[in-house]
Amino acid sequence: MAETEGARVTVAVEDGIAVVTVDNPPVNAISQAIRQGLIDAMAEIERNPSITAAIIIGAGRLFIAGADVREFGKPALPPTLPEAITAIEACEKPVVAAIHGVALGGGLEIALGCHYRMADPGAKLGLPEVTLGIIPGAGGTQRLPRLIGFADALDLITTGRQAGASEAAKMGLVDAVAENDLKAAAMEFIRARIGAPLPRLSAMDPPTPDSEDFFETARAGVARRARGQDSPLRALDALEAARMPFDQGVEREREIFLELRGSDQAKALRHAFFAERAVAKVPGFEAAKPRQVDAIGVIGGGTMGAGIAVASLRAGYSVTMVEADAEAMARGLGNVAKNLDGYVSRGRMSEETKAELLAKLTGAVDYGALGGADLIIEAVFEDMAVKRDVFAKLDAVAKPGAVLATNTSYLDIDEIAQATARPGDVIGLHFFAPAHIMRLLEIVRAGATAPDVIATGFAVGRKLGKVAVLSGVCDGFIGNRILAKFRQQADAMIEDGALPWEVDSAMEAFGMAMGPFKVMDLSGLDISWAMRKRQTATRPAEERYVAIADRICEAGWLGRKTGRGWYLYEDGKPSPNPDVETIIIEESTKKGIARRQFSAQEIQDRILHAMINEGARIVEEGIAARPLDVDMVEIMGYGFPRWRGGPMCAADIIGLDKVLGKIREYAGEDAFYWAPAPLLQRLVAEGKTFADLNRG
Ligand code: T1G
Repeated sequence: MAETEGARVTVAVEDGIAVVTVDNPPVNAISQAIRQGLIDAMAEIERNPSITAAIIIGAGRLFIAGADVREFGKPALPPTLPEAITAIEACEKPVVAAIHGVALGGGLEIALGCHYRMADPGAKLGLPEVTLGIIPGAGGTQRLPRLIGFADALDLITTGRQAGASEAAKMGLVDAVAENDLKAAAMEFIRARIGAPLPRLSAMDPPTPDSEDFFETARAGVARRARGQDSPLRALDALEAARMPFDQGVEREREIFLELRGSDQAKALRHAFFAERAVAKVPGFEAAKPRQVDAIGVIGGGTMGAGIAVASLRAGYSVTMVEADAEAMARGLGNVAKNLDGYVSRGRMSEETKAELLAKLTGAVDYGALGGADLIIEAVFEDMAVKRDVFAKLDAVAKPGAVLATNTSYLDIDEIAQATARPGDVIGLHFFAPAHIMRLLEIVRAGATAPDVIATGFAVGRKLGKVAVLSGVCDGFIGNRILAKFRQQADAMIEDGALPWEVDSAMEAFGMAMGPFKVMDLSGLDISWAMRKRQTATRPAEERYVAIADRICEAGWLGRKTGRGWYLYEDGKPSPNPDVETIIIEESTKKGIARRQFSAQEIQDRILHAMINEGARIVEEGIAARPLDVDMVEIMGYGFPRWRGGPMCAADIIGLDKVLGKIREYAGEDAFYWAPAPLLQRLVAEGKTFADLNRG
């Protein structure tokens, strides 16, 4: 029995049934020791005459979460996972996988190597490898279609989504769902199959696709969803190879797997995987303990307030929503009910659950109703005087120890905190619209914010299902500060010769869900117009100012809500607004600019380098703790393609010396905007990377 540090496979024989337990906390990742342990266990089972059958089960809270992703990028140590799975499948005695928690990636491939699969009712099964920029590499793309057919296999493999136990049973992915104790049910299940012919998936004939053009049709859909990510399409290639005999198919699968494992996209997606977990572990705050939060108060029932209330109710908190008057409160409660109806209509919530959640929601017009709240989140109009007034009132009614949070997306939280006598209890919780859907939460620490208040922000963020990232106070925090640079670059390019729809299609080809000008039309041009006006007094004289957007707003075109903005919106679909083009050319002419062509590559490069440069400033100033925090904000809140890993990770992949070279090239035309971040210059001089900073 292979026993190594922490990770181990044990075999215990109970009434002739070998119970093979995979034990590698916290998620039973398949490290070298586990692979070797499985092979040793199968040898023992074959050898030991008193053993008649076997079950494979996971120790702790789940079955197996897949290969040990931390081993990627390192030299592969034998044995391989395919060898371990072949040993399981070849076993002459029946083997059942008893699945609880999750069976993911190599974990599900192990289960597919078993002769039978049984799941706990709460179990989840999936092959998420594409989300890591790879494909299943241990037979998953060959055995799964043989078991459940091409259609379901294609869905699971190219999306990486997880199927629940009952859905898995319906698609034939598991043979049974245990009603009571999983291990006991699996023992009984396998005992009944001793002596029966063993169903080995690798021995089954290749499945037949539902139609001749099945793969061709599927490819278009997968490509559309992938938006530039390679792995889903390569997974489709591997799946198509399942039409061949098994040995040929797995060989093709392995080729594609090994090719992708070392790819930039796989590096970037692995970075995103670990960064998503690392953002919650902020250096220097590990010891801080969160305050208890059960009751949340929300001030403001508009789009943001109602979204925050819904997220809180769905996370199990009771919510008190305060509005200025009865009419506004009724509107606010209505917004919450409407959002919940959305879940019901999409089949993601029952009417009963909706009623239960609404029963935990109270509306009020009196701040006194917030006296019992543990956390109060203000989501009122984005104006300093209004916010300071709210916090002064809160200071009078909130109980000692209550956390007072503002949802401001731009304003100075230190100034807001000074409206109270308890600035240590004040924090920024910056949600993104729609707040009950968008996963990013910027937790903004003001100068006086206490460590346990920051820890409370992260604990509440985790319970809300958010990816929470800590930011310091500055204009726009992390995300909106980079967005401002992004937009400035986009504006400069359209004044120099590009057109908004060229910039948008270039950034969509880059992998962004939507180009910047379409996003502006969606959120309404008046918001950023108001901000530009607010900044007029403080804008540095050297900063280039592009007035095109102002001209469009002055014409009353404020985006989708007015039917026109950068685009026209006849029948809801955006089409280039010719009048905008006229304004753009007029503005260029006014400044004597000789307009020129911009290739999609140049547009992408300029915007990416602007984001990297500003990201480096943000890390240098300590607004973000590490480059990975910037990456997570951009991926989870601003549509930056996850398969590029975020701007800082993308910079490392390009090479910081090349990035700095490009920025210096651009600085030749606008030294103020493109002044290289000192951090970037220092890292290049020291031959270091942003990843080095992430490692601390
Ligand atoms: N390898 C290494 N570490 C892992 C890991 C993995 N597969 N999965 C999780 N961890 C670490 C994670 O970084 C964290 O560490 C801790 O475990 C708890 O995770 C051949 C090649 C299982 C649903 O993609 O989806 O198999 O931060 O915080 O929220 O075809 O983890 O504490 O230091 O996420 O309860 C495919 C990835 C691999 C599944 C649990 N498998 N994991 O979620 O905890 S590729 C996956 C998850 C593969 C084969 C290929 C989730 C989870 P730390 P956590 P959680």
